[in-house]
Amino acid sequence: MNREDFPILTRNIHGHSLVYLDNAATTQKPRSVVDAMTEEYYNVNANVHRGVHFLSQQATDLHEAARESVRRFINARSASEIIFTRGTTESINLVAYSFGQECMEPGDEVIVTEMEHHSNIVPWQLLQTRKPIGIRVCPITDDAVLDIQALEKLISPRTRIISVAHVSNVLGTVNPIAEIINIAHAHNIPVLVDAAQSAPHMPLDVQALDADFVAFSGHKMYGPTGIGVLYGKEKWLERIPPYMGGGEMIGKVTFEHTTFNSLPYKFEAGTPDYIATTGLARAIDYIESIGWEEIQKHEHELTRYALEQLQTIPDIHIYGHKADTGDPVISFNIGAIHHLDLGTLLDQLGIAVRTGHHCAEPLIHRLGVEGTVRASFALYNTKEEIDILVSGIRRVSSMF
Ligand code: 7TS
Repeated sequence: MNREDFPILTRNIHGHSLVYLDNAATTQKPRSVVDAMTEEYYNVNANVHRGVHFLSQQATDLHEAARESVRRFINARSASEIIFTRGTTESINLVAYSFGQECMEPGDEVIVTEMEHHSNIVPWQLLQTRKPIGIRVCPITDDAVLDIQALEKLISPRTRIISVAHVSNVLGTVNPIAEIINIAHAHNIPVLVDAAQSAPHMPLDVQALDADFVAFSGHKMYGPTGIGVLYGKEKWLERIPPYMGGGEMIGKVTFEHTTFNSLPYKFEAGTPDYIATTGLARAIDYIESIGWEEIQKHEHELTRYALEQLQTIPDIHIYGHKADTGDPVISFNIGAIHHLDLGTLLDQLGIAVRTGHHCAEPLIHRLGVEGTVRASFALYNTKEEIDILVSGIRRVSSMF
């Protein structure tokens, strides 16, 4: 599918055609995204929101049009609910800091899950260093899916927020996010959805989900690095304080007292990466030009095929993917071969996979291992590439 849109895919690595299977870490970028950013640097560049001059207006228009693209992409009610951040990590830190400051008292609790990325664990621990809050952890079952009954039991009168990954970056498990939000809302508890691994693979409708906060990164969905999104319901964004202070986020400043700008600018201190927001908008265009139906059909087929083929390898252990096919992220180990050795030798064959704990150490410990090899697919991957991965693994295992 459209491989020619991604120049990097024609590279040779160690004498082999590149087989790029590290898409959960970051996806490659189509020409349209890179070209739009280059074009803006060459012909439009000026700081946004600050100038009366032509270029500044034009850059501002592009930047705000990108915000509108994101609003439409996730069906937010208003563009003022779209905060541009550097990525999922910054988005979650913003909520942990600002929501934690305004809406949590000592002894209050946040619920996260055992399958979180570190970026949905550590920000809450940082909050703990400023305020003694509790972090409750929803366990996973032995089949590596969330234990929803346990989640319900963890909810207490002190629970102030549930912060949960939509899709696990290690297992590819798609969590029942609508059900989780329903359960939380029945207790008047807001939910932060870490959509880093879902935004690239499925449509998100924040109004249909009734999500309170949603965080995702541009670079995992064919967009540039350094740009991400925090969606927040207006009522929460109005209530919680700014995360950073500086230019753009202010109303009036004196040494005695400062008022804050309206949404979304209250949360966007300093010069935003307005070139990257254009890139993100073109990435959304790219996804929409293919369409979710096509993308999902292709990625599900790839994942099913990969699971089928990988299972033919002796001594393979695949984590997760018990209940359904899940997202196109597959973690595995082969017998006693160290994940790092397997990844390094696959690299020699031009195959890029991820190895290690994938920034989800508590989950990796729960799986009883020190790390895994992870193959993750995007819309441009092919069955031939999966065949190359499988024969590469067979070749490497025969060396041990
Ligand atoms: N949440 C999840 C579920 C993720 O997978 C990641 C990144 C993040 C948050 C953080 O995103 P960032 O863009 O702010 O860094 N995950 C991975 C990964 O699996 N391999 O490299 C980065």
